[in-house]
Amino acid sequence: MLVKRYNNNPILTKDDVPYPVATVHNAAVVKHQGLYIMIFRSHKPNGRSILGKATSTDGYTFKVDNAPFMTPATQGEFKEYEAYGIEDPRIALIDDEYLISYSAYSKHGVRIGLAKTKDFETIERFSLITEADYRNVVLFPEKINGLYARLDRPHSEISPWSIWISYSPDLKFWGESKLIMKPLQYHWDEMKIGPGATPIKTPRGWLNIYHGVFPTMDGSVYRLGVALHDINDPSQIIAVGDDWILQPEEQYELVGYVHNVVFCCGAVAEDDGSVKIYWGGADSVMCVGTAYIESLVDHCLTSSRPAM
Ligand code: BMA
Repeated sequence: MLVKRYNNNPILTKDDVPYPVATVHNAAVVKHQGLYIMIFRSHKPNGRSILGKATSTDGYTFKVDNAPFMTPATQGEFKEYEAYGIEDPRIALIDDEYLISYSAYSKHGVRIGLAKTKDFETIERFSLITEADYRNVVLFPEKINGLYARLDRPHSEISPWSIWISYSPDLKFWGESKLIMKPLQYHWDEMKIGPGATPIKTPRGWLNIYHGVFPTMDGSVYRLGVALHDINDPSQIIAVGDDWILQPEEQYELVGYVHNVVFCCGAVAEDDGSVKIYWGGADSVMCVGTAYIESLVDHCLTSSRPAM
């Protein structure tokens, strides 16, 4: 078993939130000044999403702030595009700034917003960095060959939703986009795939924890897998693990707001070579498990499936 579930999952539920929410899920987590900071998504009781913040000293026991961390913008250029809610944050630390990419929903579709914070107290919306329709945009935590880099997941009507890469000199203008990884037919990720956690730098490449979806007669099943990207040219995928690393198995993953879902937006690499992987269970609760980074890299390399 590559990912060991924490015994006391779920680690956060709606009952831990001091304002009215229906769910707590799909959270990014980073370590900031010795504290684990979790930025999580919640459905409000009207079905639209906001982001909350929780903190922890050990990565397992979190305390939620009294008020939401980020709610849809009420002014400026973001207002129009966040009217239906904000979802699924990812956080990358570059230099001394945390960059939060999140899905912004409106009648125009789903775009990606980029916000910045240094302290998780004040937050500045920087730019809407895609047009519609994109979700799951995950930044690499450093510039690569002088450019910011991100994994993209645009939507398409004629091709299964896949992972692309794009680059930017300034975080605002993005280009040089390229398709790098596709769902594999009749495989656990055959319906669609998307980047999950911020990529983790390892001596053998960037480790990308991604999600894959399989359609069944009983709806879709969301699972997690891993891919390894070249350190200097992450558009080159070295290997993709053939088997999933995590699938819905526990009650809190099988049953909830959306059943049969494990969905990852963040992972924290620890100094001892382990990684805490955080995932939303059934779009309802937050869970955590641990894995060894080296084992996940081995998993990519020992039984690979083609990236495309
Ligand atoms: C995806 C997104 C995720 C969600 C998943 C399972 O399309 O909406 O936020 O966790 O579906 O419902």
